Amino acid sequence: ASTLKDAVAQVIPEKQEQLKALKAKHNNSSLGEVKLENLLGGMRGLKCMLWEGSVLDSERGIAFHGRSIPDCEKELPTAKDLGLKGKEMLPESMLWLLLTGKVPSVDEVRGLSAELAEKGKLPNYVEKIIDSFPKTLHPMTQFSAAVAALNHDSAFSAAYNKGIKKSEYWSPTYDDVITLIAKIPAIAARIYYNVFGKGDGKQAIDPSNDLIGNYANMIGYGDHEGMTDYLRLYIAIHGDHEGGNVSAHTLHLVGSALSDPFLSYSAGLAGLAGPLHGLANQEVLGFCLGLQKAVGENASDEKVKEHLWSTLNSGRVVPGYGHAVLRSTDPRFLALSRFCDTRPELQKDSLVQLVQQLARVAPGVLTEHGKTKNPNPNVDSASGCVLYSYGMTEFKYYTVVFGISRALALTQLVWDRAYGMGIERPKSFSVDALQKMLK
Ligand code: FAM
Repeated sequence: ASTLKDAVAQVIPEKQEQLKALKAKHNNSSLGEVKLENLLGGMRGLKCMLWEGSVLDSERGIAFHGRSIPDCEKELPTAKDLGLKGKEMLPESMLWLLLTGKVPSVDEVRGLSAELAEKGKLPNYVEKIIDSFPKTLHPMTQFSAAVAALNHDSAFSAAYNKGIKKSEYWSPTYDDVITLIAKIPAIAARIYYNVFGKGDGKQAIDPSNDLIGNYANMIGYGDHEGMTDYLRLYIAIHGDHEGGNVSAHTLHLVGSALSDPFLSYSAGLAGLAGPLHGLANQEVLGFCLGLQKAVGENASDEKVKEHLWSTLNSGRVVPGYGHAVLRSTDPRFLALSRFCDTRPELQKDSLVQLVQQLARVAPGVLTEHGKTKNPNPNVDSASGCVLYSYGMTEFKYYTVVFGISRALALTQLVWDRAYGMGIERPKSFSVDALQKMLK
């Protein structure tokens, strides 16, 4: 078994060569045109980012180095493979795949889990910073601020200040990314304890446990196998969703200024905290609880349809449906549904049943309504409801769980430095300037 850093060091030279050859041959090749609608429409559809770990296909959904979610579920080492309670793939396995493009062995994942556990303790000054926040400060603001403060000990900043060569940037960047991912559970758990009083507030780490096993323990779910396993699956499949989404794009943009991974990720979390991005799972939950209140539990399909129509007719969207890029059912939703199907306690849960009923009924209603380009469920239609059913009823915390997961997108920073990517600086225009160009 090798360490992840050795494995990364091994793949970097061949990928650098591949990019070099591509550049030599195609530097002036066009990837498509830029239309005014791209510029005005949030850069939708513009092919202008390099992202190594995953590619999103509008029909097939996300693929991690070419592997679909079902492929990953089959191939990546699971909790069971490591002799832990539970069956789901481990986020550590996904982290390895994202960084190297290769499926790790069980021993390699075990080694990575142990390394993360060893690096997981928070420095005392960060604990004090988190403890000083008012309980009323949004958990995402606390999360972003605590992550930024970790840059006090950034290996990249220290190496940069000493004058490290550009070709070596990736190495301390990697070290920071691993340190950050290792410490994220303790940050998230301390916030949970301070704001909602759950967990014991100690953030103890068991060196023989996996990253999420330790996190579940810290937030008071250590003995809850269902929740622990759900968090593993959720965090593994939510981590990377190619580069253009707000949190991933932000961390990449800030990193392009050679801000260290802690600052880059802190900025990414600030983007994730927006209602159009990371907050959707919270909104779905509000919608489902409202629906249950309006039509009762175990309502007929007809009643549910009526409620959907009244939502649409009042000009609101059905949260958890549609997607900016996907044009079919989100495979992340299918993975979470599959999880629910294998858990008798969730099959009995009225909220989970409602999520499944909506997945049967809503696409027909949305198709008849005729506006959305994709009437199918996205991942958020299920993700928050399972957390709720397992007893995590604090909506305001849900985006923090998403944030733990999105830390896997930090792997791109290692690739950005390995490829020597430059500072981002797209060209902008005023309306007057556009007018002149387009007349
Ligand atoms: N319910 C009702 N109308 C919808 C709809 C939905 N779920 N999804 C899209 N539409 C409407 C949309 O509002 C737009 O109407 P107007 O022409 O009146 O503006 C029209 O259909 C065309 O939209 P689109 O091209 O299909 O989607 P967009 O790319 O503009 O927007 C979403 C994508 C995700 C913002 C949109 O589908 C939506 O608002 N969905 C509900 C909220 C949600 O589930 N967000 C989470 C998405 C999740 F996957 C994530 O990124 N975290």
